[in-house]
Amino acid sequence: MRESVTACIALGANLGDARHTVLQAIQAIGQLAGCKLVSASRLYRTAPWQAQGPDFVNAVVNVATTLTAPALLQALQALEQAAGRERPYLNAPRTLDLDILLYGAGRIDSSELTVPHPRMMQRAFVLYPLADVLPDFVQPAVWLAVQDQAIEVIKGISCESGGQTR
Ligand code: PH2
Ligand code: MG
Ligand code: MG
Repeated sequence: MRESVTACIALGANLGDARHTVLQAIQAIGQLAGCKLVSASRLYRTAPWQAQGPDFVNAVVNVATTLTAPALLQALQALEQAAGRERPYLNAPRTLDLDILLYGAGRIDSSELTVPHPRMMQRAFVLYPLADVLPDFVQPAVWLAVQDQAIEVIKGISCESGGQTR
């Protein structure tokens, strides 16, 4: 049996009922074959970053997975499709975006997938929820780069997960 790897996945949505879609997707990720939800961040409302349209709902989950990175990517793309994801142009508003941020300590550079995610350290909408699930990962200096990006915790959301309930 394959060893389990800890992977971090970013969730984002800014079309339709984005909160509902993100909460559903957190559950669905935990139910994927070969994936166990370890912890989920709080949900955040964030201003579009180099993108257009309504504010986003963003979150990050931590999973223990026996899937390879390409298999995990494929499973996440199937969830995006099931949520009605369309890609009319780069960074278009979306019903659901699921990005692999980290796959253990792995470095991947294929035509399909780059891990660690190349832009994650410049994005408040990734770093704040990532710090919820991996508090030691984000170094203090990194916050300076994202201090002008608008982000707030969405109150009154309870996010059931294997690790934390908020
Ligand atoms: N995703 C992008 C581009 N910009 N901005 C916010 N606030 N949240 C996102 O999830 C997001 C974005 C590309 O995937
Ligand atoms: Mg993305
Ligand atoms: Mg994506």
